[in-house]
This record gives sequence, C-alpha cells and structure tokens, in this order.
Amino acid sequence: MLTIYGADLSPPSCKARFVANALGLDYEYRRIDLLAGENRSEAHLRLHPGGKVPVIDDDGFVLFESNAIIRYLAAKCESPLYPNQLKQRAIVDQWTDFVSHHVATALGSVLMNRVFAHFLNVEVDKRALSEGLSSLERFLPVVDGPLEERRYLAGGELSIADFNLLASLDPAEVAQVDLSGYLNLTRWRQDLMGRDFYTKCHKSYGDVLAALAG
Ligand SMILES: N[C@@H](CCC(=O)N[C@@H](CS)C(=O)NCC(=O)O)C(=O)O
Repeated sequence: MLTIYGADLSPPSCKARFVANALGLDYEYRRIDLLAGENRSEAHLRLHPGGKVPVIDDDGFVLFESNAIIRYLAAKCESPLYPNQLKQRAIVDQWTDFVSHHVATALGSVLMNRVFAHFLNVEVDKRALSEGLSSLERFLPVVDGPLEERRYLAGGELSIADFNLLASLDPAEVAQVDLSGYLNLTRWRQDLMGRDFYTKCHKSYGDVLAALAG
C-alpha cells in the first residue's frame, strides 16, 4: 500500500498527489498538520528526519523530497512521464531541476512574504520578497518560451517536469503573481488544471486556502 504524507497547501505535496493520480495509483493520503507542528512529532521525524512533507511510504519503502518521489513513482510504473531513454530523461530532469531551483523557490518566497508571513505572524522579509519577484521576471519567460512550440515543458509528451511546474505555479494567484502575460504558460496551465489528476486533488490552490482560512 502506498501512503502519501502531505499538507493541502504544500505545493510539493500536491505534486506527489498529481503524479500518483496521473499514474492511476491507489494510495492513502495522510494530512500532516504543519500549523500544529505535527511534522515535528516523533512519528513524522522517523519518516523524515528534517520534519518536512511530502513523504511516501510504499510498502515500507520510505522516501522524501517531492522530485525524488515523482521520479520513483513514475519509474516504478515504467511510465512515459519519466522516459527511459537517456537523453529524453536528462531533458526531463533538466526542466524539473530548473523549475525547482529557480521558479518554485522564487514563488515560494513571494507566497511566504505576501501571504503566510501574516498568517504565521512572522516579519515580512522585504528583500526576499523583492528578490523572489525579480527571479520570477527573469525565469518565467524561460518556461513560457518553449511552450510556444511544444505542448509540454520537456517536449511533445507530458512528463514529471510538467507536474513539477504546475504544482510550483499553483499558488500564483494567491501570491498575486500575474501570469496572464505569459500566454503559453497560461494555455498550458488551463489545460492541465482541467484534468482529472488535478481536480482529484483540488479545484484550485486558492480554494484550499479559503476553506482553511474559514
Ligand atoms: N524540497 C522539498 C521541500 C519540502 C518542504 O519545504 N515542505 C514544506 C511544505 S511546502 C514543509 O514541510 N514545511 C514544514 C517545515 O519546514 O517545518 C520537497 O520538494 O519535497
């Protein structure tokens, strides 16, 4: 049995669920309450010594880091979402890593400082916010450009790189990051957000936040 430990507002957790859904895997989703500090409990630290989500437990095989998780799940299913062919796989890895290091980190910073800092009652880091916004201006065109000529980020076929980008951009509206000028990205996103793997997880990131904020 596969268990995904995650949090509804955690883009990396949603990413693991998107991929598991797309692969048609049967899994149990266990919510870890980050606000209550459940991720620092002894039980969770046994799964992830760093106290983070997501983590999976696949019949006793425990794995953390969302990109390692999606690579593992897709490879286990021998899915074209993570191609076998060396160079195709390298291109998928390239885009997956690029998005995590540059786009997800930048948007995460903006989200933290525009939204969660207030919820968590921590000081807004104005410098991190402005660096996050500049990085988005620099790197969003890098992922928008290729989508003009090809349907998916790493080529003509859907891959884990798309799931990573989709999850990373999920909080854009909540973080007041306007993606409407990125026409290719917007078209690509609308397509993927309408698919079952996404709607099985949630309607939108903003809906989840609104529900949790009551
Ligand atoms: N690089 C990690 C990031 C994991 C991560 O930072 N998760 C956040 C939620 S989005 C978390 O667990 N935060 C709780 C904490 O840091 O205490 C991944 O992709 O899995």
